[in-house]
Amino acid sequence: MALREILRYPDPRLRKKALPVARVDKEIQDLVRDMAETMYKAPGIGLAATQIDVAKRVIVIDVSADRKDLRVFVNPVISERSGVFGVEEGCLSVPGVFEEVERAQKVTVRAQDQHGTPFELVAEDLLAVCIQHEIDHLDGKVFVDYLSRLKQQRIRKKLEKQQRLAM
Ligand code: GNR
Ligand code: NI
Repeated sequence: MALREILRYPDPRLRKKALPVARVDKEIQDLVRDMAETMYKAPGIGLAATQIDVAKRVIVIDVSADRKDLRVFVNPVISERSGVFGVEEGCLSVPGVFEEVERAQKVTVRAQDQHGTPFELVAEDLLAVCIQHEIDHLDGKVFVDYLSRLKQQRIRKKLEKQQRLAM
């Protein structure tokens, strides 16, 4: 197991579109383990492979209070969405920024788990938001893309400054 480095906005590598996983093999299982470790350590409630510079359609999520309910989504696809819901979102790739984004309140998602077994899940509220947030990452999107240009500009400046100071 290994911790992986999380890319920070506005890193252009966050814009890469992830490719479908052909087979859930040992390599993918190792990736899932590293992603879970990295998510728990951060700590965060979700992580997309894109955020650690791996262009594969793999997501891990744990929205539980006791952090013992890991969910793995390989090749996730949302087939139904309904309702409107928003929470203040944060992102491990955009540290220190929290803004509300309008999402579907309920989604039906199809994916494969860490064994390659297909499943379908109906998710609501925070879990639904997290699934949408993570699939966006796989498509090269970040939650700040939904904010005004002015807010995006401020966030970019703030994070670029942080990165300069950290060198
Ligand atoms: O840790 C995270 N918290 C969070 C809060 C509200 C909505 C979405 C999220 S996901 C985020 C982790 C992350 O960056 N995943 O990509
Ligand atoms: Ni994120």
